[in-house]
Amino acid sequence: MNKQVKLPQGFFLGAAASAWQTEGWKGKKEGQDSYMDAWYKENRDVWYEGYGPAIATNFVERYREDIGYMKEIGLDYYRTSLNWSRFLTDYENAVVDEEYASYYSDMIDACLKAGVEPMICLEHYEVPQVLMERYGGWASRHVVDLFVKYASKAFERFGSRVKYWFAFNEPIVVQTRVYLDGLRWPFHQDSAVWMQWNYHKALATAAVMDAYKKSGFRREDCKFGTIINVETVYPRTDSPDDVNAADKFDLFYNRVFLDPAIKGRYEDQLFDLLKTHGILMEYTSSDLELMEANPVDWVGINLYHPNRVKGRMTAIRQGAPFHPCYYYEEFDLPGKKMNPFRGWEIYPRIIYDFALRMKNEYGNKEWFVAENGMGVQNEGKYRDETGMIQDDYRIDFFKQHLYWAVKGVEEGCNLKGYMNWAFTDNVSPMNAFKNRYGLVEIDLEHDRNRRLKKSAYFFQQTIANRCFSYDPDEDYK
Ligand code: BGP
Repeated sequence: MNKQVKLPQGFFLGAAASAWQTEGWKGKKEGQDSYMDAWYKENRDVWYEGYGPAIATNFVERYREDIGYMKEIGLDYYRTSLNWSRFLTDYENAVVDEEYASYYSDMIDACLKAGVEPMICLEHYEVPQVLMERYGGWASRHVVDLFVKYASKAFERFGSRVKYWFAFNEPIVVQTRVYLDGLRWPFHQDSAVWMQWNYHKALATAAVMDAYKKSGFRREDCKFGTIINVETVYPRTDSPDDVNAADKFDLFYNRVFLDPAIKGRYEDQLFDLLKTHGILMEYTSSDLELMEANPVDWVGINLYHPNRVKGRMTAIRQGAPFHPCYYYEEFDLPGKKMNPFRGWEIYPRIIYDFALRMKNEYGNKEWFVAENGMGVQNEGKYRDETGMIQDDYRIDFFKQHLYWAVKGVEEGCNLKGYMNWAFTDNVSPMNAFKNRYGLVEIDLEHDRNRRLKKSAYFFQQTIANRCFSYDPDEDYK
């Protein structure tokens, strides 16, 4: 039976995106490539149908139109990033690119005028390529200092208008795909570099928090955080072997960022294992003190799908570089529900399970779902006679996940809101426009024209009515 699911008091709904996935290169100057831009330039073959960040959704030129749709839907928040590689022309001295800064400033004003609160992330994979070439990117301690300079400049320019800042989006992703798993350009595997990047990004989060505190812009109603892609993990069974596999998976992929950001420290077990496997990062005790003194105010958590693991059944080849899968193997649950396009399992309870975890293990720290969504290929086939994409599958996806979010709040979890990935369809790393995530369609065949999908109206009504109707048993008929 359908029931009315009420959004808890103050619970917000928003949508997310990032600079490199939307902006396009209009106005970009020589030397302003980000790592993502360089990867696209150097290894275009792997980008689906050749699309990439070059035009993306052309947000730089069309942001007013897009913000108009945000207003129409009634979004509480829009989250995007400031493009580090474009905001500056000189990364050593944090010299601002006035042209880009002026666009960005207008974009912020337009959001505020539309009643949409901007949330700004300081890095969503947009590390400047020059810093990759010169210093190996986040492998270098110097880049942490440059990031602090950049962030301070961002606060100076926009801190009086932007209340919600985040150090990173998914700080583990680039180095995991590149240096740990060897899946992406420039195809250089090094597990120690992976851990050094992890550490420097955790340190940079604390260092920027410290700079924000000193900036004078952290007023009562402002918050600083970071956005972590938690890979919610379930052991195959309750056997100690499987449980240990899940614990190690969690340590290497989740606690490695959750702990320093929220608790201000790593757990001893991590140091021990890093030493055992010869990939302990270079660190100093004063860095660790800085982390301890600067936990974030809150965290955004990107939650898409569960991970299932079991204890290792097969041996790792002697001499293979260390990989966390030393401790686990993936487990393929028979009968699991899938999003076949993205290849991700759909298990909406991940939100509730993570909410309880925050309550029990992380002092009920304030958090929100910073990304959740469903990427679907060939959505054009769901277009009705008016031209609107009837994405009922996405509406079901939202309802299922929101239901578990609300249940978490009702049980005392400090979960503040839910954001969809993404506001419009946009460019994914490599998959480009293959899987569409947006509330708003980008029509590539017609000049990237925008059109609201049916799910945008679901969002609109849910925001206006502060409730939606849902039958939790619907999935179990
Ligand atoms: C998250 C990223 C987003 C976005 C999203 C969708 O991990 O923060 O930038 O890309 O995933 O996933 P994908 O692009 O891999 O389909």
